[in-house]
Amino acid sequence: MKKNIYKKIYKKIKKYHDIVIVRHVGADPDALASQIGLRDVILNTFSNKNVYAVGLPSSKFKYVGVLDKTCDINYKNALLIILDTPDKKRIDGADPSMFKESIKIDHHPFVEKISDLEWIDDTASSTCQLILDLIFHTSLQINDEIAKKLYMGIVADTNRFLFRYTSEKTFTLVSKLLQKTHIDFPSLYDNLYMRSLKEIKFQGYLLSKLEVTENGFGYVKITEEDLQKYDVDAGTAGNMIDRFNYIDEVYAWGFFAEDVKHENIRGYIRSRGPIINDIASEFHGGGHIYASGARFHDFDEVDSIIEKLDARCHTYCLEKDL
Ligand SMILES: [Mn+2]
Repeated sequence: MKKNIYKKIYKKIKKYHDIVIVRHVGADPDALASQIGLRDVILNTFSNKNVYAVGLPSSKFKYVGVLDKTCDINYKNALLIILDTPDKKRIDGADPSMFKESIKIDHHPFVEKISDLEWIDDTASSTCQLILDLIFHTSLQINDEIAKKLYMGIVADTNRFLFRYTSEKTFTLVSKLLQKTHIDFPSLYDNLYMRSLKEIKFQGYLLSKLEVTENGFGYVKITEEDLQKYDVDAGTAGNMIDRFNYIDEVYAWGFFAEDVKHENIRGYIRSRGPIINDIASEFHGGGHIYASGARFHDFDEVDSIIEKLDARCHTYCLEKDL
């Protein structure tokens, strides 16, 4: 069955002249790199096809590559490929029903069926890992530029091979990638990890404001005033959330930042034990079992998720005898 999926996807790609590739809203390096990497590997293999990677561009991650501004094709004859996105409402820039056919490739836990052919592996570290796996099982032709993008996506989503989704398979695929392409991978870390001084100062502020409950839930509520003071935006807090792992007293943690532009509060939640995504989805959010997010109307709503996450930490401590 599993061997088949590579073939099935490759056949569809081969069949269609016009292909559109999308990913989730709020682009991150894995979503963008898988999208741009897949586009480029298809074009590198079939130079006569029209392949577009669309969606809102991200200036923060522009080093990953350039998206297509226009998409001048008839969707009714085209194939849509949805990457790194578990549900329809999180797709950035396309409606599957407008396309002749659609494929989903994702590593998030299953939420809903949104396309004709779905390849979901929630044990995979990243969507870039799945794309790499697909490339090595088919006749898709990789080159150094594509390899760099996919490598960056894997490194970003695994937090430098630190997260538990990192597996033997991840290392095998990355090893094969390096053997095949000889890319200078350490040079890619500059783009991924360089930060401005103001960001580091904001990180220090977050650490100083971290509240930790008795049961080990850590959180910071960030107001617009805080963001202005440090000259950062709500998304900056999200970029820092993974750096708060490995704090002895904290099992799960969240940042809740006012987002004036969208008139709501952005919540980023992480865990190193308790499962959190079911709680995030109660608040119209979701994500991975240890890495989730949601948006809130106000800080009262934030207080109620904090309460629930704290209770989850309590249960976790009882179960694990901590
Ligand atoms: Mn991802």
